Amino acid sequence: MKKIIITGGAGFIGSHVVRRFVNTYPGYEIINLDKLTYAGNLANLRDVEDAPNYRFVKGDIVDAGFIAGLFSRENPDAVIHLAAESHVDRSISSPIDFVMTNVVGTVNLLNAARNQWKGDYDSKRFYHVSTDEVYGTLGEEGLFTEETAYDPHSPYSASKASSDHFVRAYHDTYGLNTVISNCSNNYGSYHFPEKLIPLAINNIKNNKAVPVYGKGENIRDWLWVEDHARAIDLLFHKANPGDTYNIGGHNEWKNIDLIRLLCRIMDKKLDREEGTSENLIAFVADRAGHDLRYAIDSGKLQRELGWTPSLQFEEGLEKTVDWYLSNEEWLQDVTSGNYQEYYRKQYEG
Ligand code: NAD
Ligand code: TDX
Repeated sequence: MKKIIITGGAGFIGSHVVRRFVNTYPGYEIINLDKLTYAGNLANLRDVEDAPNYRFVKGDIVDAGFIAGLFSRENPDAVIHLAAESHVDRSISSPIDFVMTNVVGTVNLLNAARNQWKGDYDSKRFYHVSTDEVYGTLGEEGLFTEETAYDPHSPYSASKASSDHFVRAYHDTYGLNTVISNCSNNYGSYHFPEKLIPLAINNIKNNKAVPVYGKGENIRDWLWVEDHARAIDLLFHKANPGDTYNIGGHNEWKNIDLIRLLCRIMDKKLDREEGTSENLIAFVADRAGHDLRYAIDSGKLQRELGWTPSLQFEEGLEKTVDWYLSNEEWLQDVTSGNYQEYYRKQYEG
């Protein structure tokens, strides 16, 4: 019996990781530790909430005393750490929240693990989920490898880079059994509609302008979220202590091309005349410090563990649109209240 604390399990990627572990490993005990910020939603886990191997604990990773108490009470065998402030635009308007959760929160977890597991690090595991944004930006050529030097530009990526450095430092200094993976942009179900794809789906559905930053020339490498969860599962079980892996979709899209593809899919799904949704595209002021291009070389993960993305993007995007269109209630719940206020501030000045 393995007891695993998964942090941020009520968020987008975390909920897919929790679901995968609860369903795949009935012999593991999964504890979902989440503060339930605006981005955390227990409705993301309705299908597993009654599973006998699943438990939810509400708590803040910034609260060192609470985290230490939880580790000593539960004595977990492993941590899979996803809890974070994750939206770049919010990091530009409020960087300190990102320092607190992403940096201080991560160090609190590392300290609790270090104290709790003292003398027995080898049989334990601290898995830190990170992002390709720590590598900064690419020009038109090249890919991020595990050896690419860190060069973060946004407060979000600076906070994730900092947390990665702390995780490595706890391996190198104290011998903690750590693993880090740096993944490209995810998409799929339960994605909070402040991020590009779900925001565009929601706006197109409601005949609202689709804001594209700058000229829409920025490039992202999109990966289906369940493929990310599968990679985390593999690495959690198989990676060597202290190792790092890149995870990516081999799937680069210019924002404007992606939005045009999405508009075509939405026209079809909503029985609109072809070209209707494209009229909603609105070019708006660029994001400050906007990285031009991210693209991941995930060759190490592919060579060593045989992982490859399972879905073609067009198929995955269509599945994602179908999910949003048939989960009206979820979308309405997360876009009421605070969301409206955020949206007005971010897009309407
Ligand atoms: P998300 O914003 O959807 O979810 C974050 C979760 O963390 C929420 O459930 C929230 O309630 C919880 N949380 C936030 N602050 C907390 C705190 N102080 N204490 C406890 N819980 C807290 O994020 P996501 O997109 O699912 O990303 C998950 C992780 O994956 C993050 O670490 C992110 O940096 C990383 N990542 C995301 C992507 C992506 O495309 N979304 C890509 C690569 C890596
Ligand atoms: O309204 C928008 N218009 C727009 O053009 C929004 C919200 C975004 N964009 C652009 C900015 C990016 O070039 O679309 C691209 C994708 O934006 P986001 O969905 O905000 O993602 P990104 O900034 O690339 O970061 C994401 O991937 C890496 C996640 O939010 C991070 O948590 C993850 O680490």
